[in-house]
Amino acid sequence: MREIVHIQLGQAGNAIGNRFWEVISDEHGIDPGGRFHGNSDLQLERINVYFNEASGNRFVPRAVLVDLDKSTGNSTRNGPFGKLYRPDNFIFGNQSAGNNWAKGHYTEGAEIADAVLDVVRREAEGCDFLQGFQVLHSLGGGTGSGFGCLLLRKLREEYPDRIVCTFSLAPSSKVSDTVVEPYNAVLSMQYLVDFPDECFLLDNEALYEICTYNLKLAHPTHADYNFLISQAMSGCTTCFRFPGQLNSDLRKIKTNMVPFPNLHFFITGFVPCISRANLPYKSGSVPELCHQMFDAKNLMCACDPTRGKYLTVACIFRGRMSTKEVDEQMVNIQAKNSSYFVEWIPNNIKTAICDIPPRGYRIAATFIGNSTAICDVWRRVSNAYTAMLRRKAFLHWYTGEGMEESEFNEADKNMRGLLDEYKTYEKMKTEDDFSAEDNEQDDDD
Ligand SMILES: Nc1nc2c(ncn2[C@@H]2O[C@H](COP(=O)(O)OP(=O)(O)OP(=O)(O)O)[C@@H](O)[C@H]2O)c(=O)[nH]1
Ligand SMILES: [Mg+2]
Repeated sequence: MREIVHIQLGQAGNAIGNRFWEVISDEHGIDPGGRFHGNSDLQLERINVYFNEASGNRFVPRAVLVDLDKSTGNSTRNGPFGKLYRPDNFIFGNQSAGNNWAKGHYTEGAEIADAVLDVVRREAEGCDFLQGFQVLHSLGGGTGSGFGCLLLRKLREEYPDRIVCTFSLAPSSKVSDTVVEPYNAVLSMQYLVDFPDECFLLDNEALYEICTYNLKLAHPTHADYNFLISQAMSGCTTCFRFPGQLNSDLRKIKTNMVPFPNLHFFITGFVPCISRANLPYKSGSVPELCHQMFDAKNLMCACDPTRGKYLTVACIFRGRMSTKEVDEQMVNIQAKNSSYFVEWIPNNIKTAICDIPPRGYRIAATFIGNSTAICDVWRRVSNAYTAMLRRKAFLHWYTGEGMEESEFNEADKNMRGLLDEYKTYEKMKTEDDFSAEDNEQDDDD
């Protein structure tokens, strides 16, 4: 079996991770006590990708739960699925990193790193054939960002040939009042470029907009955002968990979706996009799903793909539907939106269909896009970063933990480098440009 070790960090990582485990446990017929009550062999066929089988036919998430703050662990333990996790996979400190990347990375976080890696190693060694890791964290909090980056570096050092994937949550001033979050996010950026193989970027700004404008929720809460994220995560991991060919493991996603090593950041979306309360009233057809999937307002990153270019796209449909109809609709969509796809990667939309719908839906679809438009998210965070850095605001919190100011300037420079790299590929020449150049050269000869 090709197993994945899941690691959830910090408050957001643990809250979202707990939702993820509730959703996938349900999809695989596992109850909160770890017993199988499913009705199909398909639910068990690839269950070992995410679950260990313990004695007494009990299924246990291959999950490591980490926070510098112990309250997160307590609320997981006391939550509805608290007994599902292995108790000694909880590694919690005594006080949070106080939204400070430096504390998560260099001081408080560094102290728990060995304990975390011991548990990760134990889980990895228990696997038949480990495919890799998925790390779930926020980029705004001190633990999620600072400790997250430390862990990503250590995972890469210790497992150079395994795939490391992240679900990383970008901060938004619409959701959080903590002013230093852009610092934490931009300081994390270079680590996200250098160490993981693929990153699903989630963005609280987009989740806020979806909840407020699409779903008309007057006061959206973390629970509303996490409901949406857990659906997208269940969708993105469908092909790992159920039999099928396309993108059936972390390495295949990398091969199909990442044309250049640094550009491994994906935008995700889940449709039909509806609130928890409206779940029983939804409807949907294949053409509607296809249309909604490519609509910027359903994407979980605040960006407009019509202002950039798609390098690659994967669409995962779930539920019983006609393959022919899906194929026809996808051809239509691609034809209609051809100007938003780079021309020099032919067939850059891949489609998978899994018969098993998510709970509560007849049909649904998940979108994974590698688009240069993702720069909108980086630019938003980076502008806030630069404005504060220019005035050296709040820097003392970081230098007080031993960080040098030069690290901030370096992060700023690296962020600009990444944005430039995206721009280069967005503007990369088409076949026509190449042939025009060849002709010019011929003329010169
Ligand atoms: N979507 C969502 N965002 C969250 C949630 N909890 C926190 N956030 C966001 O995550 C960021 C703060 O990060 P946290 O995960 O709370 O921080 P942490 O990793 O626990 O780090 P410290 O508390 O500083 O040790 C802010 O941008 C919040 O808006 C959640 O449950 N869902
Ligand atoms: Mg916290």
